[in-house]
Amino acid sequence: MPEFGRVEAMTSSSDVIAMLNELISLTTLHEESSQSFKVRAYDNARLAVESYPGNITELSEKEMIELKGLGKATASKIKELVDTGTVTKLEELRAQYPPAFAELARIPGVGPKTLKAMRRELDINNVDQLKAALDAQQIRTLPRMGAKSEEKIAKALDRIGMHGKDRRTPIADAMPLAERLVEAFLKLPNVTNALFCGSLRRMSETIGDIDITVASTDPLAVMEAVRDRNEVAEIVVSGDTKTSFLTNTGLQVDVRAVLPEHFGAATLYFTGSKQHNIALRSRAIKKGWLLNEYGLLVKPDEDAQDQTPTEVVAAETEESIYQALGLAFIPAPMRESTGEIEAAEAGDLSDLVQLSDIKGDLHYHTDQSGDGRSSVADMVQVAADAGHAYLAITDHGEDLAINGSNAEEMLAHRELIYKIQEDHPDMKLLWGCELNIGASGGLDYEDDFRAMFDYTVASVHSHYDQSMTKQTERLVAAIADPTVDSIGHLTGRKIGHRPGIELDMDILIEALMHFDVALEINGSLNRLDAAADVVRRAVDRGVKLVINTDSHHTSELGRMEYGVLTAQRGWAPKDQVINTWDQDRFLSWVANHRTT
Ligand code: DGT
Ligand code: CA
Ligand code: CA
Ligand code: ZN
Repeated sequence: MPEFGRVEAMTSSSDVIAMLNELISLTTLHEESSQSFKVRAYDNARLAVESYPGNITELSEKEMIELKGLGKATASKIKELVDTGTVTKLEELRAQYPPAFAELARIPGVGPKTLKAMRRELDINNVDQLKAALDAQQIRTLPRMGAKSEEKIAKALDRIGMHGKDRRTPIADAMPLAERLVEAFLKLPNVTNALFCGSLRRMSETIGDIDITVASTDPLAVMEAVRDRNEVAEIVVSGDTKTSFLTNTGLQVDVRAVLPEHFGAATLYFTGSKQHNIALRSRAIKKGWLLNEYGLLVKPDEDAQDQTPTEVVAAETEESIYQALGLAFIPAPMRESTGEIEAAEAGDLSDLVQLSDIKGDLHYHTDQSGDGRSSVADMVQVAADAGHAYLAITDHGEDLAINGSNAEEMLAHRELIYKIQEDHPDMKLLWGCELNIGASGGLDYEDDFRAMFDYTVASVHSHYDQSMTKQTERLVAAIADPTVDSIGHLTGRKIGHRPGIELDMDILIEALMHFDVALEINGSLNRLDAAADVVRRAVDRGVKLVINTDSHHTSELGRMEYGVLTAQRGWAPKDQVINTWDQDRFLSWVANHRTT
């Protein structure tokens, strides 16, 4: 059905956002500045597309230009993308800066100028060549570079894991693509289900490749639809049930088509982890069964002539397979072979936190923050629409350059929040603040003023380069401050871009316990901070947790799901997460935990 292929290739807002993101990074490289007029124009256009509630591609060019921030030049590129599936300007930039070269811009401390000098003077076009030049001490021969910068780049390369075949993609870059593909596959005729599996479903911070499993009575049609996708830069495997392709950024996607009756067995298999699968398989064998990507099957008698298993114990759903194996369902983020099978056998996974348990968001910005993009009224409305029982509005404190608000502005902000409260009798609004933890643990405002906020989250936004001892002392000082209710994005890391501050987690966790301060799990895919392994240690010790979106725009509330999945990866039980508590219990904790 070629006709259908065309319909499925239809462009959506997320395709446009992906195109603009690529234009932003390549133009930054080209113009050697992220502040150039063009980059800012693309940036504003992206905000406009993100803010537009419908499918932007259904607008005419004229209608697009009427949107705030979207200019004529960008509108015509969007139109070009819709009509032709590609954008000439982008193709030109890609030719000039191929993906293997462009991705070097992700290395902290390597700006566009340096990058271009590396290519011009040393013929460095990819990570391997950069590594070789570092080993040969050639980088120090470039202008403004020295032995110190070589060391910094080498360290950064190690930390963000960008070498050769081991190169991994940050989850924030893989997730939108995977979600978009699954959504498109679900719309195909004869498709009954589709799911991304592998490390992405397990919420690994970095992804080797994306694995998608599609259930269909017509696998060949699925394969054809995959080959037709815009995202395909190169097909690497083309089979009857599996197609693998590379995107423009070099990310591999494996799509497998299976029959609907095998879907559960297939997603279980391809979700992994490998170690989890091995443990499940040996459990199956002990029961006289086999487990593979087609199902949980009865092993034929040893003396039977045909050794092909025919009798199916379970296959269609993961739940049925776990159940047959005598296990509670194990959520994907826990499938890392770190005790989850024993726990599921004991049947004690039911108290694990779920998205539906969440009753509020406690790290939330409005346009009172310099980087906030939606009004207080709009931000409150979407939280109310999400059904929240409480909401802490935590705009940036005054110490954050440009984005913060001084005491006077915060008081006016409080007036507005309390006014808007009148329109939302079912949701308690808290006038909060995201405090900045200074280099030695100091916080914004005078102590008396800071104490006035209804709720606070204190976070690190600067000074990433101190020793572990200093950073730990710094955090403990903030935790000990009686005005602090929670610690936001613990290490300040940006996955794949910036390592977080180094902390002695044992000391930190004890401090959180002692002062009864909640530890945030930040749902932004760039952060997922505190990380799942830290969460698990905090859970074991009994530290209170809070899962937040850190939204700066009305479109960002979906991050709560990623936060919850990260909490599951850290084995967080519902009752330990303060924003699963009902309104009374939560408000009473906020009012009393630092005074009693
Ligand atoms: P990645 O892509 O490196 O981030 O990690 P995964 O876990 O997504 O690994 P991948 O893409 O190689 O394979 C996807 C899943 O398929 C994996 O988690 C488990 C399953 N799988 C793949 N190869 C094998 C294998 O040789 N044995 C077993 N038991 N499972 C496998
Ligand atoms: Ca994978
Ligand atoms: Ca794979
Ligand atoms: Zn924030």
